[in-house]
Amino acid sequence: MFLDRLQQTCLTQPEKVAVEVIEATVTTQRVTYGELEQTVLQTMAMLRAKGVTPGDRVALQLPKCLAFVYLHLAIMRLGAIALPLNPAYPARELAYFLEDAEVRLLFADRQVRDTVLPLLHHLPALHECIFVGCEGEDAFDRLLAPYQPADAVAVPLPTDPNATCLMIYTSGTTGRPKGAELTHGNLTANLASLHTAWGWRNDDVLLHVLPLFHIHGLLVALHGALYAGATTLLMTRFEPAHALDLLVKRPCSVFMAVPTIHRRLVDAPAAAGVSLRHMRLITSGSDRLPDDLFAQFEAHFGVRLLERYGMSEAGMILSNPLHGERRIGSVGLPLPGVEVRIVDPETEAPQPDNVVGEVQVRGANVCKGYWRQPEKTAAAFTPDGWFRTGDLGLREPDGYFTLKGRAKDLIISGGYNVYPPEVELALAEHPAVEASAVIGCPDVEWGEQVVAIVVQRAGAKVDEAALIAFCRARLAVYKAPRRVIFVDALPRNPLGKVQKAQLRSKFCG
Ligand code: MLC
Repeated sequence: MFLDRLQQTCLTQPEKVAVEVIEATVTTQRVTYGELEQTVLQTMAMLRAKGVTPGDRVALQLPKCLAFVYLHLAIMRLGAIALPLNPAYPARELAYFLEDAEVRLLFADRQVRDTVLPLLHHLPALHECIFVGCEGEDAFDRLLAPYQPADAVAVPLPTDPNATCLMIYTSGTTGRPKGAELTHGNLTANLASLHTAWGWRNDDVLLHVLPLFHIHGLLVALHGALYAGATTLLMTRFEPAHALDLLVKRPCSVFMAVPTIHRRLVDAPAAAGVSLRHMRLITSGSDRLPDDLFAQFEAHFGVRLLERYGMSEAGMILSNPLHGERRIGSVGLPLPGVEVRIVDPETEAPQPDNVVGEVQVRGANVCKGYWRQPEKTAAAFTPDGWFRTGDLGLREPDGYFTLKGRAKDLIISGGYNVYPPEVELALAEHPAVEASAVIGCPDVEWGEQVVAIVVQRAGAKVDEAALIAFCRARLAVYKAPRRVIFVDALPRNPLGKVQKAQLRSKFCG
């Protein structure tokens, strides 16, 4: 499994650099595989002393830093469950995740202390919250100081592939976010599949610019490089000129990003005259890659982007090939070991080629279900084990798949999923809001922009800026509307359902 393989790498190439932390373009910390193993063991010893046992949920609300990497690996290696959380979550969202997952131990950034402290009394399952900063890792070093790697060396590696090791919260069209339970077996199957499909190499150098609290940055990028025994350059913050500088000067061989980031690279003044032809693999995912960006990236940097498709519940599902045709507008072919089919959304009968239907996926990569949500888990799978992605697509006769929209009401902004019902619920709490409908309007930079169409209560008066600020206090910033449009009434069908397609065609212009 992944953790066994990583341990082997640490033992066989202890001198090799595993992770470098990079601020702007300067390396501030460097960790070899040998040091990684020792610090992960020390972290395991600390976690055990704090009472963490297999199955416990341990949340990480930390920025991108080494402490995150050590904790994440140590939690999984102890048989516990890592729960990465966006440090930008305001108190209410954070409280929900901590409560729903019955988190035992929380590691939070010192910067979010004021957000977190008031919550702690309301969380009976939470034994302790430990604030660690990432600047220089001093607090984390002090935390580990009383423990030795030898204290944990006898802890056996997890052996049950069906044990949950990671939980990623995803939302849906109804209800609150739910935790997708990913197992050691899921992670390993996905890594083995990507290792083969993308030809990961031991001498790869990955430039890592994505957040670590989503599967793209965590499983596909960081785990991918660790599984290959490669080197990760962990940029603490993406900045186009710095990223280009590192891609060329280090030089890097692998880069993974979302379309918004690729767009920023192409548009950066620093991109003039830059070639990335030396790079082996540059992927795009988490949102549809616009055709014009695909073409511009190749024209500009001399590299054809490799577009792939995945989701939190299933890891990576489809990918254009490393060698062979990278088809514009297509998300490619099923990854090794992954079955993909297109079915009629109503009857679930398999569709013939070239006919649009729901994308369904089956394989060892697919999560075992949603945390303590047996009904939602049952609803997500067909009786014969296919996972219903909620995305629409078609299969071409030569096996390439193309996405054609979403069956679910979902907006993707800069690679982050935004579920309109969550935003509508937040708006509904404002006393001046009688009704609202949240839609995604196409946007060159972000892919889609969150737009709220609002009906005000009679006599109430609220303006756009105030409503945006109201949402920002309740939701992570990327979920808050960028625009609010006031209307007298929302268009509804005879059953009372808001006609969002009409709103999109009227207001997205
Ligand atoms: C930041 N902002 C966003 C945003 N990201 N708003 C909408 N959508 C987003 N994605 C806000 C900021 O908080 C800021 O608010 C303002 O927009 C401008 O910020 P910025 O400095 O320009 O943004 P930046 O911090 O540079 O972030 C942009 C980004 C980031 C593209 C680097 O969004 C990002 O890292 N996206 C990747 C997301 C990702 O990894 N998704 C994977 C999900 S897994 P203010 O207050 O200044 O107005 C998945 C499965 C799969 O989907 O298949 O991969």
